[in-house]
Amino acid sequence: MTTPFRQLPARDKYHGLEAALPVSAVSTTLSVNDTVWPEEKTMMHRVLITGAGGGIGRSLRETLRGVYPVLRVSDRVPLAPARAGNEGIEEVDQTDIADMAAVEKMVAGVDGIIHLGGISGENSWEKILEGNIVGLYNVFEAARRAGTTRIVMATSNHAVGFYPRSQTIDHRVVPRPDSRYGVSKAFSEALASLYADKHGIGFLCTRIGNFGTKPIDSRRLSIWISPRDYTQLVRIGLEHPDIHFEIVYGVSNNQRSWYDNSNAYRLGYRPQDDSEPYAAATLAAEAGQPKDPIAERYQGGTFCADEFTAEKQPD
Ligand code: 15L
Repeated sequence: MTTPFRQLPARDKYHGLEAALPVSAVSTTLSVNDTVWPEEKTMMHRVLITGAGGGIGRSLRETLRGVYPVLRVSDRVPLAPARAGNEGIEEVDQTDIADMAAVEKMVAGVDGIIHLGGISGENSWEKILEGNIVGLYNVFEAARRAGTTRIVMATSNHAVGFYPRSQTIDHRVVPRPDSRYGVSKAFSEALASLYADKHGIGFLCTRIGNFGTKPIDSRRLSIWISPRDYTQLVRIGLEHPDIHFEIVYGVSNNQRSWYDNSNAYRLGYRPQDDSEPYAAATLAAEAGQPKDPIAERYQGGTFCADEFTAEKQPD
């Protein structure tokens, strides 16, 4: 089935969001002719990417090159050296976010942060505690002390992974983490809410599905996000003039999505990609493979099935 497309008026050159907009993507409360992205933008001079050595971080380092005057990239491991040129200044930093004194130096002079640092999958409680609880707290608290105004945070579909695939969920559902990792992501959303309400930092919490140039299996057909769509979402998080605390799904415009991502569309998100063109080949590659019934039933997939010991599958 092909999704019908309409062309948006090219009214927003700065953000480059004048992409073809699938009719199915538009929330019922929005008309495609509504201006959903105000003309004013929040100015970001220096933007920091934590976890810049990971897959998403390396990609954003490229796609955000020259978008902001200064892009500071940081990771606990060494990164490629800063590049010279006329496409903005790069600053390269090496920091372990579990070390508060180092984190304070990392965030000095930063207007906005894209926080990707920490552990990016299931792990021991000790590692999750260090990277995703203590490390996360250090980044938010140091950002508060440094006067940072915006944080775009990589939360995850695993904060809500125990919702069944038969249910469409939006940004208002209560967390149903599927792992220690998922719990740390639910914690990150709660800590963001606190720092938004109590300290006025604007947060865009992006519940990322699976980031990559193409979906890698049948589950990812429902949760995939392309590099250009994630770049767009990150820029909304940093530049939209009116963000207090928002949760959105970091997914492309996938026909097989399990999410009602109307909150992202309300903020002006217009994803350009859809996993559907990859569906036939992806499904064919999996044909005949054994499937775990728990992984297949829930959105979090194998994160739900791993270490599962309950006698009954939850509703
Ligand atoms: C995530 O949150 C992970 O960071 C990523 O590595 C994938 O496992 C992804 O979820 C997924 O669910 O595919």
